Amino acid sequence: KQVVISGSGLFTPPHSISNAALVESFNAYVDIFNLENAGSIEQGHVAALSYSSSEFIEKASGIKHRYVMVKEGILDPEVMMPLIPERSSDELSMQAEIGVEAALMALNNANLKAEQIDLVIVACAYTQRAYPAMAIEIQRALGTRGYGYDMQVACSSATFAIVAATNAIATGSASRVLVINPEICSAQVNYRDRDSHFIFGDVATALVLEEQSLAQSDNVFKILSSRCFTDYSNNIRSNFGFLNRCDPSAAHQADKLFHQQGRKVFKELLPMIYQHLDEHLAEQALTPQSFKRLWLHQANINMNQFVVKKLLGDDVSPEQAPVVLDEYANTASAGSVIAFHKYSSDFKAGDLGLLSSFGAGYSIGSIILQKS
Ligand code: CO8
Repeated sequence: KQVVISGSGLFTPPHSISNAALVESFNAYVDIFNLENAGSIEQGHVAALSYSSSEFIEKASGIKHRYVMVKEGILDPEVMMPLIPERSSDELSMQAEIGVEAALMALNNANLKAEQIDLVIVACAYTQRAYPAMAIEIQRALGTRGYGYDMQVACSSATFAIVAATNAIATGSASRVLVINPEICSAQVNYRDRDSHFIFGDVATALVLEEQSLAQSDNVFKILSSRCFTDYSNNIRSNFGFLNRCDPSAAHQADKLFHQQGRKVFKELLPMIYQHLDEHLAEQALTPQSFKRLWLHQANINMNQFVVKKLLGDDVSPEQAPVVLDEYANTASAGSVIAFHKYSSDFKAGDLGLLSSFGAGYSIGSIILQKS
């Protein structure tokens, strides 16, 4: 069965934070910390903290701005996290709410009603709880049929979920699938950590996948081929998890939030991405020049530029590998889907595009798409 992507959706959170605002709050925290610890710093027992800077952030990452679901608390140097009130079990949870918003747009673009979907996969870096699955809550909220489940592969959650959805359609366990990536990254950012306080933003994306013969829209992309790869690394890690409460002395330590060895990630992951894409393209008898566009994972502008340069050389127009990092920051699994959603309407029948993710795990995913 030929599987197609027949609709995409994007939900952009209501609140914006510029680099300047984030840096101002971080630097206020640094002043407070250094003043409170002045004695220990002088005696050499505690290291003084250094200021962050907007110039560094933009140069090192390409990020200028990010969206968040809840701004309250993030910029308060005494709080430094989003203050997200817990909802009752009877209310739609926040992650389901943003997933529903993105899914409705994707359904609309695919000319489908929710009841025509028979599988919902919620695929993202973190789910708000383990059970009942976010996907099943969204199934109820939208009124989709069949079944739903959650999966987590950090930044590669969307590409790996596209593979899972394609397989479900190919083997007959579903006919139409919603893949939803509701990323509330702000809840896992350590806004007191100079190396990573700027990296992430919140967003939700969604894709509809279905058998081509069922598609109600003319605007569809055939999934020609996919490839996934993982290789264990501690260089991007969060120790947040269900066992945390079992060691109260460690439950609130900084390792329960996102942390990384950014330089090591850069050095180790890039060659893996090159090799992965080389092998995938060779297997399909394609060259990088075959693609009208690369919808790449949006973690870091320099990393993306290296990938683009390796594939296409120096002379590459921005349209060939669009960047959404500047506006959205790193949105974990959703980045490449945002790029696809915003920059695919100019494709003509036969045009090829490459959707690719890379990140924690390590994990790499690539999907070759062709406009039908
Ligand atoms: N302001 C000013 N200066 C700074 C700052 C700052 N905020 N931070 C660091 N510096 C300084 C450092 O102290 C250092 O100074 P010195 O040279 O004197 O030691 C200098 O700037 C250079 O620091 P770095 O070596 O850290 O800087 P890099 O140029 O390597 O850039 C990056 C840092 C941006 C982190 C870069 O290494 C990078 O992007 N690496 C790739 C990382 C990556 O792509 N990771 C993927 C993460 S996303 C993912 O996998 C998803 C996880 C799941 C989602 C989580 C949701 C929360």
